[in-house]
Amino acid sequence: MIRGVEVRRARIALVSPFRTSFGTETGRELLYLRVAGDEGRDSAAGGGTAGVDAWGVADGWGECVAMSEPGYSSEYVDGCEDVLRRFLLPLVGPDTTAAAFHDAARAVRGHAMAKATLETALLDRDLRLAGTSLAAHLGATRTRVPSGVSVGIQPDIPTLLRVVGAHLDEGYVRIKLKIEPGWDLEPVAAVRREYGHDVPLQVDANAAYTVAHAGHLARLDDHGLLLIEQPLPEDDVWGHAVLARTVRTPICLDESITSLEVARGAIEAGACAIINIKPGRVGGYLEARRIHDLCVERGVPVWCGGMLETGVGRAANLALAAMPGFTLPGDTSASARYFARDVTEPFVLREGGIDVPQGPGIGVRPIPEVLDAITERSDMVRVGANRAAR
Ligand code: OSB
Ligand code: MG
Repeated sequence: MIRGVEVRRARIALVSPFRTSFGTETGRELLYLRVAGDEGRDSAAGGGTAGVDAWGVADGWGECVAMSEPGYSSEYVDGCEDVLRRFLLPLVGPDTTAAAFHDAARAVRGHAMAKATLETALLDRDLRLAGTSLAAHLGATRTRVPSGVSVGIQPDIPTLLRVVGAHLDEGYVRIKLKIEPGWDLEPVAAVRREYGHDVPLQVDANAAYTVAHAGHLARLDDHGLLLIEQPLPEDDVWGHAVLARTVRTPICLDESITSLEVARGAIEAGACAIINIKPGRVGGYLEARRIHDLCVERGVPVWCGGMLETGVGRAANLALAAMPGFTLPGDTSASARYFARDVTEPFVLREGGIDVPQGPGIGVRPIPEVLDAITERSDMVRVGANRAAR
């Protein structure tokens, strides 16, 4: 039975600042949920702090992907905590499964990242009890996934070339450059000049352009890019369809794809030829799987995006990225690209890829001492405790 859900807030520094068209991140404000079950426990005490096995076998973990500020999307981590405490955690009872929560949570509009956090924690618990890995549950067909890396906007071209060169030396199989007006044609041309046309290269604008930039963006066509990710605002699906008629480089949507229905509409409208799937952005792994299945059916390649996740979120993304429709390398980089010390055992790059966790559930756990050292506060929300308040 589920006894409660631990809400934990923590902060971790990034190894280097990550600049996008929507802002600069120097660290991650984290929100973890631990669904605490009592199966297999000798006492009701639960969750100690010593040793990797301190968390019970029936506990499930989820990491919220929302950032500190609503710059990437409308969600932000403090807002996620609020909607979780007030509206989502009260939906959890002693026997709630991820699938049951998914259905119940339809009554709450939006808040995909908050929902994904809790659904993933419940799914991790369900699968641990069943002894099944998330990868197997999703129908993964690979045990290692090719790894790309997302390179932030740099202060100047020489710095960019050094950063890209270092990632290529590390073995990343695909480079993604963050772009914005004033940092687009030049950096792409410089990387092509320095490292040649064989490097799989793509760009991500995080919605920094308008349809009026169509002619300008078409000048990227000469550089043989795999794709242009989210050039226009999230809501402008039609604008992307118009842009796709001017620009030859395939358009990929990230921010715009918030559900299976939006994905279907965007494909039908001709707004994208490729989709970046982020479970947090679409409300969880169950919805992410549906979008994957739709894209396979429609012949639309997908790849797994990232949100600077620590090991808890990264483990689950790797399971998703091992599904057969994920035919392009994702932003699932190694732990060391983000953090000096990840909260789980670090994910490392081997032969251009990262191994998919094979243990039950997401296959990893936070290391208690490491997690405790970055934790700012935590508390246990008792299951059913909030119900009277609704
Ligand atoms: O748009 O894909 C994005 C990071 C934070 C928010 C949005 C995005 C990104 C990245 C990096 O591009 C992905 C990663 O390496 O985790
Ligand atoms: Mg993106």
